[in-house]
Amino acid sequence: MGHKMNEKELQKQLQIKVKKKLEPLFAKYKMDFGGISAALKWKPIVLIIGNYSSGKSTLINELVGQHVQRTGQAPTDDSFTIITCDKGIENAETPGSTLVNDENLPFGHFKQFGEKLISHICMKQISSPKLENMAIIDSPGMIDATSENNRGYDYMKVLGEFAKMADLIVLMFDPHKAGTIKESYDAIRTTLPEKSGEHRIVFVMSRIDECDNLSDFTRSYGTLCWNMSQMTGRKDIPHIYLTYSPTAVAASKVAEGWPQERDDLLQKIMNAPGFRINHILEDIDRQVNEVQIVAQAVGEFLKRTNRVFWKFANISMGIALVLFLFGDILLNTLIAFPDTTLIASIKNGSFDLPTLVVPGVLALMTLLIGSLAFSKIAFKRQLRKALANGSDLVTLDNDYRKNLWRKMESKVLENLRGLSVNDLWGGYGRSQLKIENFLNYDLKKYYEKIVN
Ligand SMILES: Nc1nc2c(ncn2[C@@H]2O[C@H](COP(=O)(O)OP(=O)(O)OP(=O)(O)O)[C@@H](O)[C@H]2O)c(=O)[nH]1
Ligand SMILES: [Mg+2]
Repeated sequence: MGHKMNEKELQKQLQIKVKKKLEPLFAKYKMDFGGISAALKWKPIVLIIGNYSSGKSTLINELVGQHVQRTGQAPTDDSFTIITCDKGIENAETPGSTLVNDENLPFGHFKQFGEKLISHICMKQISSPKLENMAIIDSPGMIDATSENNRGYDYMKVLGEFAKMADLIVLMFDPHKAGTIKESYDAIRTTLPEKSGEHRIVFVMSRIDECDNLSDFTRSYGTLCWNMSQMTGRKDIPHIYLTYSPTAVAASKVAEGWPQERDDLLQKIMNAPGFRINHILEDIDRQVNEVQIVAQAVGEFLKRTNRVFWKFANISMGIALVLFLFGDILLNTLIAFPDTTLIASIKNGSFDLPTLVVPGVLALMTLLIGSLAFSKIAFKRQLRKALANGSDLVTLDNDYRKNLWRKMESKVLENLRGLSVNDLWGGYGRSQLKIENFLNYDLKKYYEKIVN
């Protein structure tokens, strides 16, 4: 292939492919497709989050070279502001209610969080070449004593939703409260590890000019490191970016090395779009693996139940055949009806169609009773067994599979509960094959395309 394919082009192609191949599969297994299709719709996203007054808005203003966002010493922002640049549109502000209803934007799924959140989302389109191929999201500062009640929506869930979409998450702390804010604490421990990947998150200590002395700085830095290891569960600490605001700090106070640190951070942010396709593929990969384990469990259940079905079918067909041939003889000896039995009539050479009626009815009734017994008793029993011991349906031979199962178990049960006898012939085997093909063939091909 030789040359690297245009990323935007690749994203378009992937969008079509994924819609055609994956969307029906996700629907079949009652899985949410929203995340993937949202990611494929729009441009790369950098999400800036962190403590209140940690300098999020200041950093954004400095990055784009304009005063887009208000800044201030007390908690200032209580909204998610999506800042981007679309050619031909200048200085437009769009309210959340419009954004969540725009098919071309990836924000539709925020509707589920309610009016209160929607009124706290807006988009600002500014003219800035830096934002042509990406959007930066400024967010409400994390604070201490808050329940979803006084924000009016489930902040952690919303944060998780934005985190899921972001190609880079910049998590900002200031030296005064490096690890003590409740919402930051929860985000680090729960929301971010669940919704993003550690390589998509950068930790930043800002306002470093406000550390009065080395021990001050070390204490903050240490707290932050400790917090970080809580998230990654590792002992080695990834890079912590240090930054300061050149507009807020007198040039004479800027120490050697600071500008370089700050440039590294800005560079990291500007590089985020480069990871876009990779992230999309990672997300697709993860979610297709999730749908796969559901498909495997459902497939295994159907396979086992199918076996039980054939046992029932064979037995009922056997009985039906016996009754077809000899049932009328039995009836004849018991209740003297019918007059002529099938076999007798054949022996006599006086075979007559009406002699088929009684044997036929007996055989059909047997088959009917057999199929009722299967669907009303045997199928339900199989289902109960599977619901009680779902993990028995899949092989969990490594930690990855075990984690995947833990995450998807409730989805599997939901799917099983929705099955009926007809699903034994519902094309589930084919769906399972399609998923495997997507993972082994389509996805691989795309991974190859981006490294070439
Ligand atoms: N000394 C100093 N002050 C800073 C620095 N960066 C930001 N500030 C000031 O800190 C205050 C808070 O900055 P913001 O950018 O509003 O912080 P924020 O994180 O957006 O805060 P919220 O919107 O409330 O979450 C402002 O008064 C800034 O001028 C810095 O590096 N050094
Ligand atoms: Mg702000």
